[in-house]
Amino acid sequence: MRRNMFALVGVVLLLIVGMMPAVAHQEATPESGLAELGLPVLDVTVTASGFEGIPESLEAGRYLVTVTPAEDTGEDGGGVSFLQPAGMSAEEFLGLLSGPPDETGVGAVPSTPIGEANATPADGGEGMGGPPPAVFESLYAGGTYAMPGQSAEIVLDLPPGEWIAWADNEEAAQEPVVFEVTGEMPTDLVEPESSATLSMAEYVIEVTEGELTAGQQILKIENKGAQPHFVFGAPGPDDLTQEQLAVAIEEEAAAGMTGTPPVYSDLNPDEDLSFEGGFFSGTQSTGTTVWIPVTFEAGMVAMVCFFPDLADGMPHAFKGMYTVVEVGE
Ligand SMILES: [Cu+2]
Repeated sequence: MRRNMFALVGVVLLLIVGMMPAVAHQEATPESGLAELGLPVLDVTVTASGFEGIPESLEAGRYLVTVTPAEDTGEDGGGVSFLQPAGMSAEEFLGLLSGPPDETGVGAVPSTPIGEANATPADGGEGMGGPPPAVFESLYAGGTYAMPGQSAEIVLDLPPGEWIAWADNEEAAQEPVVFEVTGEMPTDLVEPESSATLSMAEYVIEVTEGELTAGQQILKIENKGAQPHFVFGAPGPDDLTQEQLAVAIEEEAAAGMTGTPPVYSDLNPDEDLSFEGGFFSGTQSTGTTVWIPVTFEAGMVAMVCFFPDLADGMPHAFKGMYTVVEVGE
């Protein structure tokens, strides 16, 4: 089942699951070679209701995370991402996310200890009713998603602290898992070999090193911006241009404002972006890096970030955070 790639589900966190059923495949082990690096491995099974395979406690380090959706996830597939709340416990953070939406937006939080702990510049999120400040202050380590019947891999860092494994989407059915990471980050971290680096910032996604080529490769993805970002990639027609994508996103934004379904004048993301052969790399905070295996065909790939903006909760795509990248032969 194909869902609207650009569909907005309110202004809160992400809408990944809406796009996921059609998202394409990331090759499973062992072809990527990541398993040969000798990194500690975290095998996560995503079920319809939660996550299996995450121990209560882990050593700090760089992990190879594998994600496998259980059969009961059906055509949704499944993903897992990791975040460490700042200035509050994981339980408080989850309470904040699952709390009823308040009419006054972000500003309603400060009457609680949680709100006080987070009465920071992120309070600029009020007004348009952006997500709670805690959403922006958390440390996001990244994550990934696998289609039904497939597995996906990602290499990411889990420094010490209390972490939450979740679907990177507060509307997902999976119950988040809280776990502890102990010790210190090793100083001799192995860096996986990558063929290209994607850099994210406000509001850009660009290839800053290497290039994308047909076949399997490892992408290094880093957040050099201030806000959290993620990247969702989907192949399009061979003649896809950045301008076509821009028009479609503008049309989507305009439709979102009026609450009517978008009418696309040219590129229709639902029909023209194949979603097969794409990838999803979950939310990352500034300064974080992940490595993710992807398999492309030669052609054009659209890349978009929909993380809600700190200032107004609007998806970053609406502020220009998208690109079209050519994948060479
Ligand atoms: Cu972004």
